Amino acid sequence: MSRTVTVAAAQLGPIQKSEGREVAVGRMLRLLERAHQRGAEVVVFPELALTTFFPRWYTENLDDADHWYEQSLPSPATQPLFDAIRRYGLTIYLGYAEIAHEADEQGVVRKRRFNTSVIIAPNGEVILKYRKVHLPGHAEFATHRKVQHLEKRYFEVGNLGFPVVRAPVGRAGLDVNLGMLICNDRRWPEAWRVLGLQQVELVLLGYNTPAVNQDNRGFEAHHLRVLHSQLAIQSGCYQNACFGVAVAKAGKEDGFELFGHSIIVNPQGEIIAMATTWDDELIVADCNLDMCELGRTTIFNFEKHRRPEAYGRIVEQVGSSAPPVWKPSKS
Ligand code: ING
Repeated sequence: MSRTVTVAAAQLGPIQKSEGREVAVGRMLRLLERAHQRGAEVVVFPELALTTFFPRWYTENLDDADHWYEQSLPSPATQPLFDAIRRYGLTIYLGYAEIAHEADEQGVVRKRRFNTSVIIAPNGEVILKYRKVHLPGHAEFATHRKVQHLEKRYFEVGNLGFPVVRAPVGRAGLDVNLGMLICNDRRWPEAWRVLGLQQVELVLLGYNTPAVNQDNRGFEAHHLRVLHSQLAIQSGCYQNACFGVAVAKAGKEDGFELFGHSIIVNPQGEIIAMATTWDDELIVADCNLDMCELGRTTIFNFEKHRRPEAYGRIVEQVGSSAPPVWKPSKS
């Protein structure tokens, strides 16, 4: 009996700054219903799925941004999602902005802000929580930019590592090794490898990615935005012998474009389903987890082939360092 799980990428179109959570939740409920009708057992929503991508807007006092965050999950606004997954027996990935009152590394309990995702079981229990480690952009208003990308202002670096857990999903209760990434994380092979070293089988990730480069310090052809995103996800899946479900929040939010192209990728790095709009769109694929075995037992048999003693720089260095200069020893 193959270990096949049916997964859905529930891509969301734009959420305008003026639109409250109930607008997003209403659209998410329709996607959950369609996912159920199409036999999905796991449904993946985007990063920051409940609100507009607010890190594009500068706020001087962070407390004035609290309304973008969830202080509890569920809340009255998100409870309908929990009711729906219980009704349909669905396991979901939800990306959201989290405010938590908890101790920091110095033991001081304070108000902390994270870019978070959770995997939620049909009964509403949180199976796994992850907080985004790779925060792109900047913390202060950047005058050179066409659009701000203030994730380093609105969020702390995630403090939960890259966890993987084996949990039952779907009506048959198939046990699956689940892991998560959020958006920019997908561009860092180290993140995928930490998941791969825990035998992850299904990496769930949401993203909000501008369709054009906003840094304004050099031209980047627009088609490269999608190429780089898919390259990163396909490589991550291939090199760690796992499936990936990567889900966009897409479309024009207050005039600023995010690209769609949500994809589901198999352990051979092949795209097996792709969204073709920049709006609410559901793509579904059967993922036979037995496909992870080939890579894991041959080319990416980590135990047999990895040489950590040669990888020191990867954890010892943060930035890159200039190489030694070679000079000919004879004229
Ligand atoms: N967004 C973008 C991402 O990594 C980005 C930021 C875009 C960084 C393109 C580099 C290049 O997909 C988020 N939210 O991380």
